[in-house]
Amino acid sequence: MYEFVLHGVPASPYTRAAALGLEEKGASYRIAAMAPRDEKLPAYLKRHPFGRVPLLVHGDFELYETQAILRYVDRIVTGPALMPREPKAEARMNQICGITDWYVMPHISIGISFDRLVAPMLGLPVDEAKIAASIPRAATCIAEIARLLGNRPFVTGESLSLADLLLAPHLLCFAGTPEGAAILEPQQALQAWIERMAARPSFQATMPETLAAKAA
Ligand SMILES: N[C@@H](CCC(=O)N[C@@H](CS)C(=O)NCC(=O)O)C(=O)O
Repeated sequence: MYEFVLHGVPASPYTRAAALGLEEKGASYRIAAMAPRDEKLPAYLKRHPFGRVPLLVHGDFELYETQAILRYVDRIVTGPALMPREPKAEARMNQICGITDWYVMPHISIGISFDRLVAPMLGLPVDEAKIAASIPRAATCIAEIARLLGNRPFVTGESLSLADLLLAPHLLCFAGTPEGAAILEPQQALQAWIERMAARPSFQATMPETLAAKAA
């Protein structure tokens, strides 16, 4: 019997971020894999009226919004703490979570990665005008995240936090696009952080194909 059930689309960066939190905490969970667009089905909309993934189920408690899921899992599962207690590190974590939701998601993941990586797989047209308009905004995101990271091992300092887990799935996808490769190219420390995150066991355990296989 699994303690948590995570409903989500395996290729979604937000689903992966929630799964990463569960993995890093060593939680017992299973994935209820959804196909793209299943988040708009009436039965799912009853549970998540905004029609997004992921959704976490813990007994009779259901929770959506990835930051809320990560914070809840960190609070209730024993294992390494993923929220720094030192006020400046905590503020930085909150800031980077905000940057991810408000700027990285629209300008990088929706603005570029979706069209370059997902649209061709779904047979959808690629919106080149949207990509072109997103490039300068994506560049601003990357420059600012690189500045905040500096040469530290994790985005909030010396230890892993929820901000690393929320942000990294978006930047891993972005690095796989030509625009992302070009924008990231001068940011050596940020590229090294992406590589370190991708090498963690939690990231290996949450590759989209691994999550899909686990669900099956
Ligand atoms: N604020 C939400 C965002 C989740 C989100 O946008 N997920 C994407 C997949 S990565 C989604 O469900 N997209 C479907 C859509 O936009 O209709 C959260 O933190 O969980």
